[in-house]
Amino acid sequence: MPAAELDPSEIKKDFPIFDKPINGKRLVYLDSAATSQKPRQVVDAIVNYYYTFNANIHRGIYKISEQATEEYERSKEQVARFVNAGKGENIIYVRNTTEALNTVALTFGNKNVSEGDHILISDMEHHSNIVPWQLLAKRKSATLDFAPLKDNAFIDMSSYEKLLQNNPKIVALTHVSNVLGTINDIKKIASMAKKAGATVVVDGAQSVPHMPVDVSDIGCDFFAFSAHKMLGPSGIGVLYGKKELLETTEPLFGGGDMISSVRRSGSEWNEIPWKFEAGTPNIEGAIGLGAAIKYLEGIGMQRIRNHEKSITRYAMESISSIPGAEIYGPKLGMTSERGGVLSFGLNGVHPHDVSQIFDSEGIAIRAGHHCAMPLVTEVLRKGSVSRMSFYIYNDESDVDAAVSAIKKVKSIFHIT
Ligand code: 7TS
Repeated sequence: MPAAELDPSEIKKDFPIFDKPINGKRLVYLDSAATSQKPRQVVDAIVNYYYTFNANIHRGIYKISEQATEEYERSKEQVARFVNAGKGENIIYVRNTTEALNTVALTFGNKNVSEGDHILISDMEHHSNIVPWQLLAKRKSATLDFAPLKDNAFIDMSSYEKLLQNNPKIVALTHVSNVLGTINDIKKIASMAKKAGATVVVDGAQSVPHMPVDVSDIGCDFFAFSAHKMLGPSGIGVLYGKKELLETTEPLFGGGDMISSVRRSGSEWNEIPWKFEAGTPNIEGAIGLGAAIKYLEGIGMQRIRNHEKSITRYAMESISSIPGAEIYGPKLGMTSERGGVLSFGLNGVHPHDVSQIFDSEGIAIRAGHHCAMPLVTEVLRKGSVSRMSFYIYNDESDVDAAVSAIKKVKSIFHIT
């Protein structure tokens, strides 16, 4: 039975930010790919921690420290269940997706990549899934290959197969593009890469907040995402790693909590995942992320995916009928391979001007290269693009507001 549609007007009631007018208008927030808004339930969970059981974890033999430890560890179990990662021991808390990917490059990458090796990424990556590999390739005199795209939206699989013949040590790929919205066939690609002998790293920053994700089914070795894009607080992100890889990889940081013993002659590491979490962690972040997952599970990830698919289709239909507007990424009719991200251009008008006019209408969109410069400047051959992105609190009236704003831009710039 298909899941019942979600009701953004009901959901919005949980998000106090929508109560306050922006530029005298209601806030139309179309920038959730950058960061999502936060429901009261998440903020309350954080406030409740500080007001009622604030203490450091893993050390106090007293009630509130035990409670803080329990809540911290419970949130890991929630994350593990949410993405089907087995137990909480496979979940490492970091600051964000960027830190998760850098951690893999600096630990697993440093140990396993040598001179002459290849690392394979793609032309649709965010800088956080490019630069750590560039740095690693430079440190090790390895080669970083970029898989090209077909029709500016999908990975060119015949080129990909050829690049896999180099037997890359690491294959890193985004699950969903933050500019094109493309949903990669990540399970198939992970399986191809594994057959070629690669360790597979997936950037799930734009998938986990928006659709059911099963890292075990994908079959990847590492998987990264950020809490702040999925209703949670900023400053906490997740690195999932397969148990055997985490156990055999050296830690990145040394300090408190990550050791089992320290002597003058050397130290022994704590068990996973704590081996990778030196120092006092982001306790409030973990608790907030737990509350965010509870909220998302209360709605249901498949319902969220269905909602975004339908609103994206509506937006594509509305915008593609406007003369002078160009949409990037998978075409209409391919919404099953497209997330709720819609980048567009407007006949010569600079995206910063588009964004400013949108802002005057209370509509938040993003303009720029979206931290994906190789894609925007070298593949799409644009200086920048405008982007709207959708989430659970958006509905068709938000798209209608965006369409009116596009018409306003056109009239200001005298575009017919
Ligand atoms: N990977 C992808 C696909 C992303 O979209 C982003 C952030 C990141 C990694 C990095 O996440 P962070 O939490 O470490 O910053 N993307 C965007 C964006 O599209 N606009 O602002 C941030």
